Amino acid sequence: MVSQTVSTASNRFALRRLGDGRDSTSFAEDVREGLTARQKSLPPKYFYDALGSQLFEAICHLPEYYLTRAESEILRDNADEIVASAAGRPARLVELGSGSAEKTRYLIDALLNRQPSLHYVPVDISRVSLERSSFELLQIYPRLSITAYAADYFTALKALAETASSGERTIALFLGSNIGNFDPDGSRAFLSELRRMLRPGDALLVGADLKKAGEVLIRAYDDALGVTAAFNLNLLVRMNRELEANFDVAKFSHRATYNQELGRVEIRMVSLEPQTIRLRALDLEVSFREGETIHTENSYKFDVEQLAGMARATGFAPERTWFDSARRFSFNLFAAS
Ligand code: AVJ
Repeated sequence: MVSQTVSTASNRFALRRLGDGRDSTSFAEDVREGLTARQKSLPPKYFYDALGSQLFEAICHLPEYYLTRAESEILRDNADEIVASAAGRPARLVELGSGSAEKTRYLIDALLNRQPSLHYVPVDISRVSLERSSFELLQIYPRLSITAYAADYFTALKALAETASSGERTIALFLGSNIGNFDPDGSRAFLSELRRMLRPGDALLVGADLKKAGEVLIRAYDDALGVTAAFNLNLLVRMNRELEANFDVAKFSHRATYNQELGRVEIRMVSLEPQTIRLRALDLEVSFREGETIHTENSYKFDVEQLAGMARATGFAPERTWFDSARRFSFNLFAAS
């Protein structure tokens, strides 16, 4: 289709809301399953309601949460080289878990220096984040068009596998160490599914946090201001609102530990006393012992060999890694082979 229309922001934007995008039946089912298990748990994707998404953005500004700054430094200093290494010819940019898409701007800048226009395809669980970030990007970049998907990763990847336009390369982006939320099996499943969307010659860029001293990691996930605690405990507030639950936030605390053996930070909520909670929308009562936990997140930390191994096992060739100056974070180029 030849487009001769004026390039307003609105005719360069489309939003697709897919199945799981934000429907409350899956939240209800996942909460029921998670809170009736012997070890209680909740999936981390539910952190990102309107408030949770903003709390995560606040986390990215915390002095202790070095991940965002380290990855920004890598992108600021190497964007041209990264983009040149990832695609020899015009490409579209698909981003899984785009959030505020602030760091993505370095790559968008670099791509628009090399090609006349760019199709950006952000995927995020939060529709609000997608709309906010998209309209900002469209204001800044008149040569950008956006198709946004409000969906979880697997739902979006299934839909995206059918959209690759002929001739154009795809650069897939998975920033911020979002890959750390998957356990090893989940990472493999995710990378394999992602690979199915790509064709030989396409590229995947993965930002991944590196293993380091436990104290540094724990501080990054248990900050002095209590923003990460609020981010975690906001899941209780969300259950109160969306599932008519009666959690008293003051009766839970936030806990972050580093499991060195598994190479992951583990995030939990801890019940400060014995208590029984009612979730009216689920017609469910849940009891807690004093000290009983709800496991809400794992954040795996990597070394470069491990990442390369995961890439090879899922149909990619690890091609290059960039680091920040303090070597806290890695940025990896995997070629679809
Ligand atoms: C967005 C999943 C990459 O694991 O570092 C930050 C989420 N949780 N602080 C991470 C998070 C607590 C973050 N990811």
